Order: sequence, then C-alpha cells, then structure tokens
Amino acid sequence: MYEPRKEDKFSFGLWTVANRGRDPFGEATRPTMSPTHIVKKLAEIGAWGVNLHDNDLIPIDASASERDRIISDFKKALADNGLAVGMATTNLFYDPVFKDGAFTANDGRVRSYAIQKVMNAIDVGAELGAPIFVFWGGREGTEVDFSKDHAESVKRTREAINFLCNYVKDQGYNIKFSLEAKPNEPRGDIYFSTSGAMLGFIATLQYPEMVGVNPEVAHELMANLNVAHVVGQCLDADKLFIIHLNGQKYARYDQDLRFGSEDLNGAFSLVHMLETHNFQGSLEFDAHAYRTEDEEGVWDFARGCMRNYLILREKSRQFQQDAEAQDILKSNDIKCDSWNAVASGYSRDTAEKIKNSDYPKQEMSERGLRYERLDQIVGEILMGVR
Ligand code: GCO
Ligand code: MN
Repeated sequence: MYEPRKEDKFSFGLWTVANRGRDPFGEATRPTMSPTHIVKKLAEIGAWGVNLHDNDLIPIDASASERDRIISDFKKALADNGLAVGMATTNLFYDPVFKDGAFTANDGRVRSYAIQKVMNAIDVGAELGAPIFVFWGGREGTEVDFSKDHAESVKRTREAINFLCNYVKDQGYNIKFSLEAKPNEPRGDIYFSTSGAMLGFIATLQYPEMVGVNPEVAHELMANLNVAHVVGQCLDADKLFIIHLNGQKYARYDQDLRFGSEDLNGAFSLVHMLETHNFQGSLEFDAHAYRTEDEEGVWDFARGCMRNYLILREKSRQFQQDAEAQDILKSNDIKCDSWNAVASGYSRDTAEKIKNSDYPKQEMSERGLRYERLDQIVGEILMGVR
C-alpha cells in the first residue's frame, strides 16, 4: 500500500540525494555520487523522475563536446531506467560571480551573463524533456539594504523573466517557468520572500500564463507561514505547477529534512490539500539525508520521503471516510440563500435584501463548532489508534 509507483509522480533533485553532508561548520561526510548512478537507484526505489540544475550534471567549465557526451550518457540512463526529468533549473548561486545576485546584481555584465547561463540551461532542459524550468534566486537580495534600489531589482527580475519567456517561445520549446520563493539564506534577505509575493509579481509579467510557482515547505515555514494555506492560494490561482516537499522546524535555518519527519499535522494538512484538489504536478522532494548517513542512509531517506507521503495520503482518505469527522464538517457547513445570491454576483436587489435581513446572531455566536473533537480525531488517525 505504501510502495511508490510511477503514477505517484515522485521526483528527487540530483542535488538532494547527492548532498554530501557539508555544512557551514563541517566537511563532507559522504563521497560523490554520479548522476547516472542516481538515476538507476531512483528508478529502483520507485521514483518517477529526477530534477537538476545545469551544473549538477554538466560542470560549469565543460567544453561543448564534454557537454554533449554527458547529456547523451544521461539520456541513455533515463531511457534505460524509465525515469523522466521533472524540472530543470540554473545554478545562479554557487559561482563567485553571483556573489551579489544574478538578475539583480548591480553589475550589468553579471545580469547578462546570468541570461546566457539560463538560456544554455533551458536548452539542456529542453533536450532532456523537462516540462518545467525553475527559478530560485538564492543570491538575489541584500545584506546591506541601501546597496540596491529594491524597486529596480523587481524591475530587473521582470526584464529577465520576460526575455527568457520570449526565448522559450522563439525556440518553440514546450516549457513553463516556475518561481520558487525563500525569505533568506544564503542572502541576509532574498527578494520575493514568499510564494504570495511571487504570485503578485507573476501578474505583472508579459506572459503570466507561462509562469507559476513551486512553494517549498521549509521556505514557507522559515517565513513563519502555514504551508497548506499557501498551497490553497496557489491552487486557487491555478499557479501550483510543482511543489517542493521536505521537513522543517519553524523559523530556523533551511533544514531540508525528510518529508514528514517534522510537523506531522502540517504535513498532513498539506497532503490533504493536494489530494483533495487532485493535484497533478510532480511531487518533488527537495531535502537531503542527515550528515550522519552513508549511501545506504541516503536511500533510507529517499524511501522515507515517499513512504511518508503515501501514508499521509492514506490518512487523508481515512479522514474523508471517517463518519464522525465528516458529520462535524457537514454540520458546520450551513447553507444560506443570501450568501448564494452574493456569490452569484452583485445586484442592487441582493444588496437591498441583505441590508434588510435579520440574522440570528445569538444562535450563530453560541453554536459550538466541535473543532476540539475534529482535531482529536485527526490526531488519533495520525497516531494510528483510530
Ligand atoms: C534551497 C532551494 C534549492 C532550489 C533549487 C532548485 O537550496 O533552498 O530549495 O534547493 O530548490 O535550487 O530550484
Ligand atoms: Mn527547493
């Protein structure tokens, strides 16, 4: 029941399972893993796809012939193992040239070099059949707030994304863009700190229909937000292209823990939202194994991410079939003709009618909603005693 299948559309970044356990205080604890080995192992454990930055696969200084050889080996590994590429993206944060940002660097040559790097990465994504191309601007931001004009930074980001949308159209690629928000780390403060900020920005683009978002659990929690609420707004806007799943304790550094290992209620609410809205995008794990693990531990981590999602999906179904829980929800869902008239659009008649209506305020105020019981039921489902 909890064995991942292709149709679950689980994917992992090359950078996630290849993470070597390096942190700001300590060296790597695991050896490197080749992309083709990762593809083989991911297929073995039941993943549907793999995601990558340009430089997870192709070294930044590779020659044209090296690039072509690496891509053809990787394509062969994908085909041999029946794995898809869920998304591709550009590393615009590691190289020292991006120390003050890519699209928002003060140096125009850096901004232009970033466009070159993205176009090359989009070509790679297209060659590998990636339907989505992600933008995560880890270095787009500041420590010194008067070093940049922040309105100008927004404008420059718009100019870059508009240009790149046109590039995709011009090449005839079947690719959409997805913007990933994070409030800080590695910059002191990163621009477009939440998915909500991204949604506002997308509406100002030349081709808003080409661009969506991929909220990440850890990033929204770093901003002290409720991930299920964030996802609700993205779904409503029809902008949830993909999602980055992981685990995180509130308001800390970016922990990128195994999905479901923290905040079980939050993870449940998120899976419940995705499942009840029949989300069809890929479920991408952007997390990594603890520093204590060897390679076997990495695959324990990866299996754990998928298994936890599937367990929570099953718990969501159990909740949807739980007679007592459903009875509580139903009894709180009270229909009202006046509201139906509001929802179907304005009329002077409805406005008049509502102004002149009497409401049973006391009864409405005094009704107990039984959310204590509802939460206990879910808790017991999650703890496995119901
Ligand atoms: C992070 C981000 C990245 C991005 C990745 C692809 O490190 O905080 O989550 O892992 O997801 O660069 O966009
Ligand atoms: Mn991410």
